[in-house]
Amino acid sequence: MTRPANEGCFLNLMILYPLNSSPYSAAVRIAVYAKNLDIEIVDPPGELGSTRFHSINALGTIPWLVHGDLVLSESVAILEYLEEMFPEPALLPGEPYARATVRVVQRIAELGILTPCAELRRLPETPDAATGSAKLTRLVRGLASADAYVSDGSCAVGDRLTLADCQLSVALSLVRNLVRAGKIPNLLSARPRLSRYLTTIEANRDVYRVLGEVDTAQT
Ligand SMILES: N[C@@H](CCC(=O)N[C@@H](CS)C(=O)NCC(=O)O)C(=O)O
Repeated sequence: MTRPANEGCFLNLMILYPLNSSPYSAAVRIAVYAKNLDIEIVDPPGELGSTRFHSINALGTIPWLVHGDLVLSESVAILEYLEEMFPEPALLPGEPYARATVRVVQRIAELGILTPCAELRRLPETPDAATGSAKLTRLVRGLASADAYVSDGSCAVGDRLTLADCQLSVALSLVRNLVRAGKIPNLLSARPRLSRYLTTIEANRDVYRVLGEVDTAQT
């Protein structure tokens, strides 16, 4: 998909439209900071959900990346694009099985943890029991899956920051925030491996910076 000609910026200028409060955007910002990329990071034009935003961004979601005449939605696709455009420092391991494992953890983090958390966060104070428990069950399963995959190293897959950490660190911090807000039971207490992982990965400078930005924006 190409960007409408009059929504202009200069050829090859890269612009990322996130919001600090958006966990999907946070994962991309960790990669941008870790790679020290020269990307403009600006608030999305028009409100999310507005006609103006939808007229230039078909999916209507953030994060949204504009690169010259190219536009890209979906955090995972943006992460892959940045990795291919700027391979150093690498956020994917060299070995095929490790690369595949990174992608499995990315899927678990997004679909099994982040998405149910985002949905649980949006629930009214007193949701109907079936809706609340279906989303909670999905989250419990997501955490169990992540627990099975996270390595004993300092990062999700081995000892170097990867795309898996960009997404899993944000997803687990969102779980912790929901626990602190009293919205869900303390699911992390039953997952010491994931709790240890979160404590360890938060020591990474770029993860720490972005989780701080998310927390500030959400409080
Ligand atoms: N699967 C998408 C989800 C993105 C998403 O839902 N972003 C939220 C903000 S956290 C959004 O743009 N919501 C506005 C809407 O859905 O209209 C991704 O990974 O980028």
